[in-house]
Amino acid sequence: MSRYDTYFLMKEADVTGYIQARYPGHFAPDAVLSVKEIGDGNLNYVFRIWEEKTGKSIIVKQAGEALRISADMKVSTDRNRIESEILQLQDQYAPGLVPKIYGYDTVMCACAMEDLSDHKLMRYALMNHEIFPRFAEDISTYMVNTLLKTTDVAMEHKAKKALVKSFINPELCEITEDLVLTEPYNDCNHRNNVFPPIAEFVKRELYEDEALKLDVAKIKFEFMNNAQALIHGDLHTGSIFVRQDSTRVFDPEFAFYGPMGYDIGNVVANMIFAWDNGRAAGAGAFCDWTLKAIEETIDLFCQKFLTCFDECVTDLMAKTPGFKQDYLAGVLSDTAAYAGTELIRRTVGMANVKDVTTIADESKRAHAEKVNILCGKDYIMNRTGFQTGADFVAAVKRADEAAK
Ligand code: SR1
Ligand code: MG
Repeated sequence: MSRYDTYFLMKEADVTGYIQARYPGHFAPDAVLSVKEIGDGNLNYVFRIWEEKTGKSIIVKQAGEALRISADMKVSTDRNRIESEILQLQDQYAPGLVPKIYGYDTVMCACAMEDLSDHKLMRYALMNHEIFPRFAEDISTYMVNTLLKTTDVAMEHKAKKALVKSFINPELCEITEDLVLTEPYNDCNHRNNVFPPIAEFVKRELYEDEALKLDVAKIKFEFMNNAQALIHGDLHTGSIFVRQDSTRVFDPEFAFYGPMGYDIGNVVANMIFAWDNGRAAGAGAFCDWTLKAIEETIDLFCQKFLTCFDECVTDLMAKTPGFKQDYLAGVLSDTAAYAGTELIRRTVGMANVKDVTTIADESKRAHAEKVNILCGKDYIMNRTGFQTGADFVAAVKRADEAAK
């Protein structure tokens, strides 16, 4: 019997013994190890373990029964299994763009993975107005490979359905259904965070806009019922590590079979949060790059999608001329819709983003939040019209003008 044969939530002091017990050989038995909890998300605990002498290191990520963001929110610790399995799968589809998984422990609900401390968390790097020229290239490759290759277009249909079953993720999906696709439009659970200077604006533009709510209702049911691709499910800039020469996507615990536009839309919206921050700071060159990155991400996604479709299509009917263009048009419309819901929920919902909440000047923050809401509404209500990168960028500029 070892003390790690029954689940408990580890503290830093428990982790050295854990790694030596569960992953013997990663470090020498007499290695002098240091541990630091470095988790920055809303859900889990992340420990970095390293040996000064050799420079070796490893990450252990453990799921707690209650979420970090709120002790009242309890979610199955199975999310850590989903994350480990999907990262192993994605490593095959998009090699070099996700961290390596070394193992998953079903008892402690913890996985061990590659330490990417030589990278930066993208959200924080963007808040320092750093530019990453490879980003659009890498993220578009990641999305095409992990999304298109897990659809019925490419996969044998029974094998795809087996993945749908294996990655059913009802509790994490419920968080998204509530926090992203319901509460921002009515505050029904009384936990929205609305910046007081824009309270009236939020009431008018969101809570009282029935046409918007009808569109969001349709988008919510698309999220719940379109088992299109194995999506990451939470692809914001806090789920991406970057270096000038490398991009790695991690933290796919919200993964399930859903509409691929959800992932692409999250990337677009979170680059707009970076733009918000840069605009408030007067960082012109950085803002130009964020918009260029959005445009290139969409356009490269489309180019690579069409090429990859021809290479990996297996379904006979999907080979019908015109089908792939129609399929892509639907993905882009979904991308606009979910970029819109992400822009709005991070602005008024329970889980906000530091890019915006750290804007110290009250009127600049209010402007940024109005831009997010107006741009989000444009994306949602005119979603079928967003078909190119330039279309997505034009909406940001329109909202910036309208919010003045
Ligand atoms: C209760 S969890 C809040 C948010 O954090 C995660 O990263 C997801 O985005 C979720 O909506
Ligand atoms: Mg996360």
